[in-house]
Amino acid sequence: MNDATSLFLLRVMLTTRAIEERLIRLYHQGRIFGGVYTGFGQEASGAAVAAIAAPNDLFAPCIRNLSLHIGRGASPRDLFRQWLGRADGPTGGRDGNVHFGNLDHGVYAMISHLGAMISVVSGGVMARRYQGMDSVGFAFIGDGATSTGDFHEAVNFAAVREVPLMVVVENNHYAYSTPNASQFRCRNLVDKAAGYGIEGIALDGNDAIGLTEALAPVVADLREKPRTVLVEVDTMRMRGHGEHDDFSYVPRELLAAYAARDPLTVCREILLARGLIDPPGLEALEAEVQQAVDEAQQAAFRDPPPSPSTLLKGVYAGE
Ligand SMILES: Cc1ncc(C[n+]2csc(CCOP(=O)(O)OP(=O)(O)O)c2C)c(N)n1
Repeated sequence: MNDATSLFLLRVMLTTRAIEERLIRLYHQGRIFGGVYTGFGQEASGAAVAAIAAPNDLFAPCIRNLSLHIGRGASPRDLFRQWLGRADGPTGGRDGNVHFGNLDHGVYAMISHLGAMISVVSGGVMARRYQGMDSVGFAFIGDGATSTGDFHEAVNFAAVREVPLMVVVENNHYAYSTPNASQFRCRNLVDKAAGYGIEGIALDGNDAIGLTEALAPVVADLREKPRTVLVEVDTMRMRGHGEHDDFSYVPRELLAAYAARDPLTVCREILLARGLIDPPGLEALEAEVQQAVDEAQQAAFRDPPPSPSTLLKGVYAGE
């Protein structure tokens, strides 16, 4: 992996963390209209996929993949506009949290129904390839979503049709308050791949550099020999399901074990060990990210809310 990619991963994850820390604070101050669901502790996989992907690829992120949005080019100001319900935000103030995307970046707006976006991205990739474009799809889902009928139908269909699709299962050990032990009987989620006749790959979900190094050749190969693969990344949801949830049902020792393997710490340590950044360079990068995110937040607060006269826009055909 080249130096620029490693620094890209760190910058994307630092930006994601800085934004989500502010969203958490704003939520608890009552200054956010909707809910706040973060990918705190799960920043690595979205950043890695963004680093590997090509311009015509398509993505179906879930609620914990802000790093994917940022890696594909979403600006911090736009993201704050989204959560603050501003007129010029991605959903024009109509959604208060994660149901936004940007097709210019190849990123679909998610709907909340678990597993539903896998077939959407799969269909999008098929359409692009019929049009002669090189396109690979990336669908992100959680461990809980692997129990849905939508997951089964979408993975089976994509496998049979040899859609170049990477289904990234972020196993963060809990689906809301349901632990893995009450969610599935197979030893590992990646074992499900065999049932669909596809390759399954299990990786450390908190090591963005390791993920990028492991997945880049897989994705390059998918472009040559289209097929669907299932990737299970082991990670941990370090906050509640959303900020309304105190996650008291998660054993604190489990959280502590993953805190010691925080994706930002892991990435910083590898970059320092490889000599790709030095401590003053790291400090400067972190300060720069914090300042950019502060400025974006302040700008978004000054941005206007939507005008009530636009309330019905996009609701009825022709409006
Ligand atoms: C089909 C469906 N059933 C139930 C829900 C309610 N729901 C929203 S998120 C969630 C838990 C999701 O867990 P998981 O897929 O593991 O993702 P995580 O939140 O852990 O990232 C549930 C049950 C839903 N959105 N869609």
